[in-house]
Amino acid sequence: AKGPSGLDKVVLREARGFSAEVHLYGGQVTSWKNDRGDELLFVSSKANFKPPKAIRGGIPICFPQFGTHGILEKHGFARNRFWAIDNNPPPFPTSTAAKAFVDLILKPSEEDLKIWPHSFEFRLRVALGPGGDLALTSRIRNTNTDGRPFSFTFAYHTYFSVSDISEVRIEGLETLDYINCLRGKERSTEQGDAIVFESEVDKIYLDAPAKIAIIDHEKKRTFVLRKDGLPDAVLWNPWDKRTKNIQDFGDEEYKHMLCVEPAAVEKPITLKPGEEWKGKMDLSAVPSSYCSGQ
Ligand code: TA6
Repeated sequence: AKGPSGLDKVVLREARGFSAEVHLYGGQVTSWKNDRGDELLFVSSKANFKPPKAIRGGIPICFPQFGTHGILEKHGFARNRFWAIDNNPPPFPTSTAAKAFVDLILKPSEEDLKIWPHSFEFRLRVALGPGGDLALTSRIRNTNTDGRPFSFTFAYHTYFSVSDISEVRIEGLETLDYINCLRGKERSTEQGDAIVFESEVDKIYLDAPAKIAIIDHEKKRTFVLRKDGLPDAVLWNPWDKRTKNIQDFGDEEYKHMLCVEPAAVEKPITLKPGEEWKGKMDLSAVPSSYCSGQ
């Protein structure tokens, strides 16, 4: 769908041949391809790229609310609004080596202010690094003029493309405390070694480390996810039964996706007027053999 600017998406390319696509609808990354043209993110064959629902796949942005942890619509409204190109973003504190990047901005409309009565500027930079890494940086500023702070929860709801979910292993979340969304938000502690998948999962890991690895044995590929400013990490796969309730999702597609989502859920972020928060996610995709033992 083309937004008010008449543009539907921006394509980023870097010299080695990696590419990425960012839709203005949702400010959503919908494609990340390596130098062989392999798609690294999952997007459903049934995805709709237009309002009112969010695009099913890629990297939806959950803001100002993650999931049903609040009174707003699930995952907030940022993922189903049109973002604008930010032609003149304030400088980034740390310079990025990436030459291929785009800056987007979301500000609330009059209608949005009725749903969530806070003025904000949400700046998103999507950058493709020289090695093909994909980096998302979010900067959210409270622009309320009447002295009111606001609080929000957040996630990069990243859908990874995997060969076969039963061949995937996650490293970095073992032994952590988590909230189990399939058991009434019950708290538990992860036992044992690396995490593998044999049924539905919907968990929020608390205070997860800065680096998480998603190891795809069949593809011999490891995704390395690095996060900053986002303490939690959500893991989601709907498996076969839950899939049937999701309209824009094919019956067998759960086998080929996994959501690993850097997030701030348990402890909402509070900003006073004039304050800015920053949350970053970096993704790289490397052959598994390069990664083992790291
Ligand atoms: O991040 C996991 C989750 O909150 C799950 O509970 C699941 O419902 C998923 O997000 C997708 O939500 P959506 O609203 O996009 O269907």
